[in-house]
Amino acid sequence: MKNLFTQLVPFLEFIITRWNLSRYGHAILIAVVCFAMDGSALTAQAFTSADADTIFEAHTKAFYRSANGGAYYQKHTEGSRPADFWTEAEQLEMVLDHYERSTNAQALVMFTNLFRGFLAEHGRSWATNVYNDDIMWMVIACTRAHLLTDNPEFRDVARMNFDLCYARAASTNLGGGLWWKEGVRSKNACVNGPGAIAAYLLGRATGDQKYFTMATNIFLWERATLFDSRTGRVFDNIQESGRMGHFALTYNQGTFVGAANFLGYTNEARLAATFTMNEMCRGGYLPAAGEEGDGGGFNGIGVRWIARYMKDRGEQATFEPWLQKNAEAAWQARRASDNLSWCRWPEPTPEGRRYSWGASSAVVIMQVVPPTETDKAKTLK
Ligand code: 7K2
Repeated sequence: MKNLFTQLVPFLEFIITRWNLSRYGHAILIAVVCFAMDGSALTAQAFTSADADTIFEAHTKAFYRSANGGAYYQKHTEGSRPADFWTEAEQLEMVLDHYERSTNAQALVMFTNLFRGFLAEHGRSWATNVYNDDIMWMVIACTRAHLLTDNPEFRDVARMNFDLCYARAASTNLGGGLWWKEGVRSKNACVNGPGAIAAYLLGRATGDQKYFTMATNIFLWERATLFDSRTGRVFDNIQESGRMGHFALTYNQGTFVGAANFLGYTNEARLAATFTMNEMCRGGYLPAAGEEGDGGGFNGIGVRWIARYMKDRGEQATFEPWLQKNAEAAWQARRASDNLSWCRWPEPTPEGRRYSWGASSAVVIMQVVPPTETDKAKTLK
């Protein structure tokens, strides 16, 4: 309710200044608006934690498949082909987001099955994958799982793969940071933000100080090289020649915020989050990506880390209305046939083929952003 009212305030202010209303006129207008919006209108967009469970279950039903003692997410609603390496890794993170909100032990069973399925498909060592970013995403998923469960297997696989990836990705060219991909001379935000987060989490999981040092060095390099400290924009990449890819993407903003928050660079985290909210959205809505490619889950990643920062630093007054507006839009955009929501809210989800990765942003945002209504209030209506 608070949220919808907040959205109306600019509109009311506009009318008040435009019509030059007196103080009485002002009060009457607000009274009329409040009267016109009864409880149900005010909360029409609201979502509850039961709704957050529902969208997670819808995603499970559509995409989660068991196979040879493990499980995987299929790529789309037609055919059983598994999702690609990094989109699978990030959907494992989605399961952890669900667990952190719901504390439902079933989510950890799912994670363990997905972890086994992942190793069955990609091996214990991921060295054959030429993308350093891909490896870092899965290191984050496994290390988060270790921190939640204490299962040493998750930590050991994460550490081994982080170490082999770091050994080939870290270099002093351009002053530090990580190469994006074997054989390609560019350093991208999509590996450096996740690399800093992965190193920080491994520091916590292993107690080995060297990982914290790596995390700080990677982050400081990213801040110096790919961050505009005037605006908060995170540039996508820099090539060996020094040529910059200046475009900003929500997942890069998010991992920069996540690393900055973990390492205590609160001002940088706030600036990058604010840029995402004020400069990258249209009407407050996060940018709509294509579902089929890498972009489908960008907003889920972005919001995961921004919401975490907001909660850790008590910045709800600044960011929560915006995040909840997007989470409500994601929920409202679901389709009636199977409750899946795509990544292009507030546009409604069409019928037909949907992608697990594209549908994951809505699932993630509803797990990591606080619900806008209690389950009890909803039942009473
Ligand atoms: O150019 C990079 C990155 O800097 C940029 O942000 C994104 C935009 O594209 C690539 S990285 C994305 C993936 C490409 N396909 C294989 C994946 O493993 C890889 O990470 O989308």
